[in-house]
Amino acid sequence: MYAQMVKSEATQEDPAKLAAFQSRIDADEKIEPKDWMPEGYRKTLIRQIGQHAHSEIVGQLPEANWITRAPTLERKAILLAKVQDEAGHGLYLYCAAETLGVSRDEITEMLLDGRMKYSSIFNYPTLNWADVGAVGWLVDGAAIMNQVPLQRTSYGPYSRAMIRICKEESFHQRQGYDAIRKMAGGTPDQKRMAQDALNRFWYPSLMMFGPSDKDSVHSTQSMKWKIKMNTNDELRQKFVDQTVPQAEYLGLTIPDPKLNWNDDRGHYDFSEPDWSEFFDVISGNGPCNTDRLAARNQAWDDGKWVRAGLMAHAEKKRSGTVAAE
Ligand code: FAQ
Repeated sequence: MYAQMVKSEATQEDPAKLAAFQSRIDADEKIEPKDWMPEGYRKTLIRQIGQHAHSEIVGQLPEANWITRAPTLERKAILLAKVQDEAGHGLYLYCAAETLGVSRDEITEMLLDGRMKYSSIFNYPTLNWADVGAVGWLVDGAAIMNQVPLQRTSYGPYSRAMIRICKEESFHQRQGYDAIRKMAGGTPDQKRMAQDALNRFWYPSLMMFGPSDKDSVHSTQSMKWKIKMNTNDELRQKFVDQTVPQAEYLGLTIPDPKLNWNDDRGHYDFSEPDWSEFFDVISGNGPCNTDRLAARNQAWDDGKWVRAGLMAHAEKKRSGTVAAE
């Protein structure tokens, strides 16, 4: 329906303007907030940047759950810094979305009432410390694979936000790999926990790249506009190719009996995730969807008095009843 809406809006727009816009995209020019843009381009960006921002914010929950139980002071400090970075990523992305004419409050409300999505991966639980390592290694690893090309995306504010985010994500992936390496090289029980975390997070991580290309409704148009730089399957393949040797180095086994290096293709062959599970999770029926949205709703309600106080203060400053700082 969304794709149809974008198409019908495009037919009402001035063909000359649309052609000039596409030429700018083809010439790798950045589109800036005050430039003319097709309505479908604007809406697609709000959807993707908004979903991305919400993922960063909701994505804090599975790891924050382990800050108080991190095994050492050093691991606690690292995890705390990582989770704070995710909040920062959410904020840069909400700011980028605001340049497209939607307020942060509006898109937050769309998350809270279920009109906007966030990444499927954050609807899976982190059951133990090995899961925190697996999230950093696999989830941040998949996130970077998707985000590095987005540094070249056509919309200026999004592309600039991605440059900073990618620097931080790379530290996140390394901290996760380091945590899981410690577990994999530890006692037999620790190694078993690392393997179990890999078993549970492997397929959900592959799902992060979105449905297979044949089922991806937005890819063709988004790639034409350079909102997306690669297809979902291209990035999923790159992630598998990069991650298999890392698992081998750790002495862990990817839970896929069909995983096999294919000399002709120069890539690993691998099993597709269970796509019915993916569609179930993104329709709100994953293991943690209800908890995640309840936590975000609670945070929004609890913060109401702070937002009201800040607005009242800003209003007083504007009207001159308090001194400006
Ligand atoms: N989860 O036509 P496509 C992170 C939806 S950041 C939920 O292929 P598209 C950092 C899609 O919205 C992770 N929904 O869609 C971190 C569409 O539904 P709609 C987030 C998904 O947009 C780490 C429908 O399926 N990263 O993790 C998912 O062209 C650790 C059809 O799909 C980004 O958002 C999914 N996985 O491609 C934080 C990156 N996949 O909207 C904390 C930017 C698809 O029509 C801790 N986004 N859907 O109702 C993108 O690159 C794209 O939006 C894709 C999806 C590739 C995610």
